[in-house]
Amino acid sequence: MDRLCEATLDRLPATVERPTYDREAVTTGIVHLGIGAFHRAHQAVYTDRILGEDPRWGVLGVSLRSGETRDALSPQDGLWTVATVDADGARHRVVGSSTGMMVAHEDPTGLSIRLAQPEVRIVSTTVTEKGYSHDPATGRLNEDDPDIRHDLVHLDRPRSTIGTIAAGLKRRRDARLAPFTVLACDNLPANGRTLRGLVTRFAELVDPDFGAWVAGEVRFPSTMVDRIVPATTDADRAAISAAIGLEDAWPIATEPFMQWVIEDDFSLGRPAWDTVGAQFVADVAPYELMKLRLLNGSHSTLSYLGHFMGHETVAEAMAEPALARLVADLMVEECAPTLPDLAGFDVPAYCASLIARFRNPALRHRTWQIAMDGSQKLPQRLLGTIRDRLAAGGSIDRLALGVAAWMRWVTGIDEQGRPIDVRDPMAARLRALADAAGPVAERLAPALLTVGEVFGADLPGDPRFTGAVESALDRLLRRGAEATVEAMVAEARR
Ligand code: CS2
Repeated sequence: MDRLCEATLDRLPATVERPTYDREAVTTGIVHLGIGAFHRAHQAVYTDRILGEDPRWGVLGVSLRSGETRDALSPQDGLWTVATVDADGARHRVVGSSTGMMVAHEDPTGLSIRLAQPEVRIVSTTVTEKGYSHDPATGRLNEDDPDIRHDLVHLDRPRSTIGTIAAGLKRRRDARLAPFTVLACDNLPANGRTLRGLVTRFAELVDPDFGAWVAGEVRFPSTMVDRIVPATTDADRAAISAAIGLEDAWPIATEPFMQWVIEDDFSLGRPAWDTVGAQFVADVAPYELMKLRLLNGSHSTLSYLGHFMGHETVAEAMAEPALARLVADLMVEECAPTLPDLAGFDVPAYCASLIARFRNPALRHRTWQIAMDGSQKLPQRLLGTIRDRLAAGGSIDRLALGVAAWMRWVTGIDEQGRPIDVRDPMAARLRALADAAGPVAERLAPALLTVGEVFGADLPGDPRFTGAVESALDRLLRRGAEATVEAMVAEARR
């Protein structure tokens, strides 16, 4: 089978959408850090749709660590297929918004020089929660992070995302060029504001004047991003290549749904993403909270519990009636009441649509994938909701079960006594705490609650929280996830 590339584009079946603009005429207006599956199925697709109208917004994609994406896609002239799949079948689109790909650590200096080119007006990020070198509980820069320490001394060859952005901004300032807009696209609360705090603090440590310039001149709009994009499997590669009649080394299979809400605060212009479905608003905070708490909070809870119950994918876990019920109750009873009013927004309908999306039988979204990096995810997915519920005197039983399931997870041993491959930047520390405590809730819960980067200073001191987590963990350890979930759902029905 021939490879997908510019020269073979005209052999695609007529049903496959493809770039209708002249890719030669596209220039690089955006440098995107983190070209994983999410970016390639989300921002890259929105951008692909506007390039015909405005070719100034091509995307130079940067991988922070591995060269795999670049190596897979360069022989394809930076083209890849996005398949949107659901029970009705698949639709395919070849995306052409990439103007090139770089691997940051191969040429960090070259990357900052690119960032300082006048045509670059936006630098965006999908580097996942752990890519921010921050303390997840407070959102502040982790100044002990080895990459941050390195970058503070060697800003000419940065390693971290924060250092890379700062290096680009510094070059622009030194060249008396206006700064680019920094567009955070990760699932962090107030992602733009958080990133502003991190880059500003880093810049202050480099030089107070530079810090003041970043604080005063650089825009960091917040965004809410949403599309469920599982990691590509070999089966996806084979099915998608067969459907388009050309070999694609790294296509993406995703759901039809996508959403992007963006604060309209760009210093050097922006693509008309609103003409292709994105929404520009003055304040993205209510959207972000809604998505992080309802979607991601229940996604994580479902994934830990579902994995313990033997389900490899989210759709399989949702086929377990008690688990599906628990997740729906979690959303409606414990998360939704903490959300600010969003005019014209139908929260029950949104929850129902999330349930339907989780049930998408064509997506093989592994529970294990979502379970990754829990130490970085819990604060915004579950703990903020818990704080608001406690302040309002509401129940937190299901939220606490999610936290307890994470605690069970980081012990690294599943219900059958088999090892769990726990991927988390704090995995070793969490495991050491769990091993020292042993699998007994009254010791394990307090041991893990000492991790201030996750739980902050307040929650471990609130007996309503510690009691609920310990009791949920006790049930999980003694009776297992299935019996715990069933009992909780039955109790709620009484
Ligand atoms: C998921 C998210 O992997 C995870 O932790 O919860 O990636 C989720 O699929 C997206 O945020 C959906 O927009």
